[in-house]
Amino acid sequence: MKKILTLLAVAAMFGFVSCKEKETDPVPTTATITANDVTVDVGKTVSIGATTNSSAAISYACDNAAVATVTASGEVTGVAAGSANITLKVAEVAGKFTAAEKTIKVTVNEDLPPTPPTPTAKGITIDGDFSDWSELEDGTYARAACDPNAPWESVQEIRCYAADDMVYYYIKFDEESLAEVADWATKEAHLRLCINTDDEFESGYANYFLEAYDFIVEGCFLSDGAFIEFDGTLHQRIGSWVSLLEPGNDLVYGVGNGSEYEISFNRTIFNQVAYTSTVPMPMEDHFQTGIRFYCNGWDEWSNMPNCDMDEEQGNGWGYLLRVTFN
Ligand SMILES: [Ca+2]
Ligand SMILES: [Ca+2]
Repeated sequence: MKKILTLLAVAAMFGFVSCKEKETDPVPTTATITANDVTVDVGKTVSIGATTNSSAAISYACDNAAVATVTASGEVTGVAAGSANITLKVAEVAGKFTAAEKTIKVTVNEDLPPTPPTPTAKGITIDGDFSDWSELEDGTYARAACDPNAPWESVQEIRCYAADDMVYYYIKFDEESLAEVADWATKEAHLRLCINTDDEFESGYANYFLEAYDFIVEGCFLSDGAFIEFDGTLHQRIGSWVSLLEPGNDLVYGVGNGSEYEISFNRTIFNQVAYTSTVPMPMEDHFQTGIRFYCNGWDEWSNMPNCDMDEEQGNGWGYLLRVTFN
């Protein structure tokens, strides 16, 4: 009997040893995840580019889907400005890798629209403050004053200045004429920027100036008796007026204050459109221009440049301004 107990004890001991050998199987490698915080604009997507030493795939979860979303492959898309946390995990691989977890921060920035052309030292800002015009050096812009013998007096002066792919117009209205707006039935005024870009006066439209012009930008600048922001439709004269660009496309922008008004015209946008025309006439560094004004809706109000009614064709039409980009 004693012998049997000894055998059992030995067997139990072997059993114990055998169990102990199982517990000393190779220890799983500690899994690691490498990833950095990310920054992304609203509506844009970036890859986290996370790596792990584990054979398990990384999973991703974002704690605020209103700010950012993340795909199963770690692509982060910005939804709204703010920040959120993304948790990266790898599951345990039995006997090989431990589980691991890492949290990174995602910062979502507003994707601001491109800023409008910034005024430079020699630029003009369309803001209803006209002091920038007085800072221009003489000879860098073209100017026309109302001829005292012209049939119009409602616009006293226009200037045109071109630099940095922008054309700028300045308009000085006659204050008394402007005050008459209150008596108009419509209390609306329109203008036409008339532009010749091909350096010849055979093509285009041959009315209201002594030289023909190929393009007009036409729009309302005064409504309910007060200046409003100017926007306009671009037309090209190809037999008749053909519309090339509707308002709302940043081609022109104008603001008025008191009896003055200023307008910008974007040559880059103009040329993009001009090249799509059946008769492409892009604006080079030299062009000719004038402005036609309409009161009480579309009645004739002024024409600039103008001239003495007794000269030339006898209707007061002037030659277009010559403008060269600075
Ligand atoms: Ca200004
Ligand atoms: Ca022409």
